[in-house]
Amino acid sequence: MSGCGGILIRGGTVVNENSSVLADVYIECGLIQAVGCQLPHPKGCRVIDATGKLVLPGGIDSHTHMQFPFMGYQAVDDFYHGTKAAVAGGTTMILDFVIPNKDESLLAAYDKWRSWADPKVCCDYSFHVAVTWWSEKVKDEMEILVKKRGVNSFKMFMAYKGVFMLQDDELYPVFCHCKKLGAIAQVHAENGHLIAEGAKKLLSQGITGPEGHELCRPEQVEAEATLRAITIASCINCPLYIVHVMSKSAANVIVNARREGKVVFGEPIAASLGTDGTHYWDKDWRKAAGYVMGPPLRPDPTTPGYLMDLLANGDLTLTGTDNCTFNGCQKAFGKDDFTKIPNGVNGVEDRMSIIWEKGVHSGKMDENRFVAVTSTNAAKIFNLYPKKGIIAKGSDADIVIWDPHAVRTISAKTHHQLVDFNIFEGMVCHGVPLVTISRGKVVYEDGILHVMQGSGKYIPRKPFADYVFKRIKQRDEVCLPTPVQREPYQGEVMSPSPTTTSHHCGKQSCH
Ligand code: DUC
Ligand code: ZN
Ligand code: ZN
Repeated sequence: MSGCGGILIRGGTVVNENSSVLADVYIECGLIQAVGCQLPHPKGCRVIDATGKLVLPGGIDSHTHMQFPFMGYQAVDDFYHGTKAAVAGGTTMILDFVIPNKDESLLAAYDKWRSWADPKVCCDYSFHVAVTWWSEKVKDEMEILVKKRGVNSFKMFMAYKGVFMLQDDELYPVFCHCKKLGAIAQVHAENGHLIAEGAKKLLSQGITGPEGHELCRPEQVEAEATLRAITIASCINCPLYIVHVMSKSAANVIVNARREGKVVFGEPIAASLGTDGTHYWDKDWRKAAGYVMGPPLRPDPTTPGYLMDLLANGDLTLTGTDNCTFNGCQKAFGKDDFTKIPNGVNGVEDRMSIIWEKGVHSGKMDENRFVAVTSTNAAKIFNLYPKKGIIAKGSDADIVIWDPHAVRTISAKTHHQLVDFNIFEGMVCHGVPLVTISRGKVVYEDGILHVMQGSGKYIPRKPFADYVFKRIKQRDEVCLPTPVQREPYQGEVMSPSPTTTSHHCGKQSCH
């Protein structure tokens, strides 16, 4: 501990997923150097008094789309404004998505996304990659992404028919390949065919407003795809991650699968935990359109509380945001046709406060579970642990000093995101980040940002995360089917008739 620009966080309660202890934290050179009582104060180091405050691992947002070119527009929060807003909210790492167009090289798309993100990010980040088409080339590129680019997660869309959607007979080989590579398969679970049919029908019935967006993709459309993806994945013992769980019905499918012992993880998002889909019926078109995202928020107002209960008790595992923001003038492209409203909402800045308010302040979870669902579990699933997701010696110095009693009111007028709307407008949240430290540097303090574009780093991730794959490997070893040992059949075998349709079960010809 030489004191070269170190920081001593003194007197706070250090909260990890499994403990809360009164301790000091000393950080230097981007890493946590020591955690303990009454740590010495090296000459020249800065001291931050955290008495009465919580010292948490920085949040990890498992699901963002910064500057995503989507539905004719580019998301307004780019990698600079998006990560700036993230650190203002206590998040110190995002996992964003590379989403190639059909027929586009996955590697070329990855390089393009890196060139967008690297010069702009204000905190560490990594990439999931979407598989939007299937071929030998895609297969080879997935392997290169895992072995040479540090990607250990691939997302498949079961919606956005004709754009990103894969069919079941494509999901199967993609899941097989993910498993072989040690990458986790993720799905956007909605039935794209039913959505397309439902949208056509509603438009023909004169429903053109944002309520049509929910009506054409009700809960069952999400639940059916969730069950289908789980069924396909479990046939091959492939671990599966369901992104943006939005409904009770889809969540129940995940709960049941986990109760049956399947390796499935569910990710609710700030939006589904913090607000609901009643807004689609708002008389103010702009407001109603502001909530349009896919899958939609649900009109049942008890949904957020239900999802939070599942998150608190372990049925759901971690949280992201699906942050993908479009301004009013972009959403307005769909003013006469809800299918043209660019899909996406905010969340990257407010996720931590929303989960504290609705999860911890409400008494549903304690501060340790809060750390698990906002940081540690993401670090474990995506093989970032213990570099990220814990306050311990040797871990990255990504830390938030959190005031559990302070209160703030969320508003688009005061948020740091570029987007002109906030789906949590007016919500009063207990739990406020006072100081955010990224890679050992104070990037946010007392409401002021001290960020530098490009200071964040791309974090490569190794495949075969223990948290995901240990059980899979063991099952593969012990669950191999074995043939029944029996004497060879000695009886008559009747030849199939050439005029009869051939069925392998042979029911027609042998009775
Ligand atoms: N859903 C959204 O609302 N936006 C981006 C992509 C997605 O799946
Ligand atoms: Zn999605
Ligand atoms: Zn998404």
